[in-house]
Amino acid sequence: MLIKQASDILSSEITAESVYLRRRQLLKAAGVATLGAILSPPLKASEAVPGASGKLLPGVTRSPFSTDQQPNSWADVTGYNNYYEFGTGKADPARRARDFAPLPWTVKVGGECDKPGTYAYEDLVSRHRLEERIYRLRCVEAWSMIIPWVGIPLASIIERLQPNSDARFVNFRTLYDPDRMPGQRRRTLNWPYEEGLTMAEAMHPLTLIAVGLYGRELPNQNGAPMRLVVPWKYGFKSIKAIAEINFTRTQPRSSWQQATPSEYGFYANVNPEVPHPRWSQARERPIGAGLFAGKKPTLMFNGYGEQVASLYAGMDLRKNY
Ligand SMILES: Nc1nc2c(c(=O)[nH]1)N[C@H]1C(S)=C(S)[C@@H](COP(=O)(O)O)O[C@H]1N2
Ligand SMILES: [Mo]
Repeated sequence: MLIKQASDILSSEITAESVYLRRRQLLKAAGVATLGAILSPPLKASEAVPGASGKLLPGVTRSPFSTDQQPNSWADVTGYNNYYEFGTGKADPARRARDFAPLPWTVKVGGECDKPGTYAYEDLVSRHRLEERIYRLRCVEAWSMIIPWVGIPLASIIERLQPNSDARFVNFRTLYDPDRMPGQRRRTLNWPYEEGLTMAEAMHPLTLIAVGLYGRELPNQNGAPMRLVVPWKYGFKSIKAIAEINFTRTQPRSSWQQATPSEYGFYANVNPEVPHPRWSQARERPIGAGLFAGKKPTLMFNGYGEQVASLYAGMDLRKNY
């Protein structure tokens, strides 16, 4: 794993030169190259975000892992979604998840860990400091966005659940409740939506449990109350509305893998050199860039290669798609 301290450092803590220099070393080691990340602009939440709604989250800190690229608008991030539990159209989730009540929420934890049980959302999340993480999102359908998430590293939740030495993977499941998630009445996927990571991927400092957006509570269509965000993988890995976490010895089979194993693999790392069987992954369409903006090149590991490539050293990325 990469040095874990980097994600613990707050910009507000820094003044003394020694601390400052140490921090720079940490950031460099973590692959965060620029000083710009340290002297970052104020939280997006503190600016006027047109159209934003929902409760502001208190005490959100900046993260050196954020990109300095301009985030997509609130309208883009909350109006163009994939969330099959609420329909298969991009505008369906915003409309059909409007009345979904995410709280109260519990997460059932099981498998190879010493602290299994049913945890209340507040118990899992509220003891941790919230960070803003502005990440690139690359959907396997070849469109992309830049999203200012608020969340906590998945690693800090996992540490508390104490996986044992037999835990090699983490499996996540979305809530299964067709009354509350009407898209589950149709077999568009094998419900509940399921995803998985290796233990090393799950513990990586970039891997986030998001509970907010633009400094506010996570809108329903983005996966309230808590969803995964793995920025170097195709968007479908970032499972929404997590209701179950299981530590396993064997590799989980994700929903998309179950549906079409020839098209979707377990790893799903963003890779411009490995085409989807039905389209190229070399380029992507940035949402919100305007009709005539054109496509831009897709980056290996969605631009996070410096931080994550070592997780896949020696692996054939064509076979392990
Ligand atoms: N439970 C669940 N999680 C999901 C999906 C879904 O249909 N159901 N769609 C995935 C896909 S394909 C993408 S691209 C992202 C989109 O996240 P966003 O709508 O917050 O941008 O969510 C992912 N997580
Ligand atoms: Mo996606």
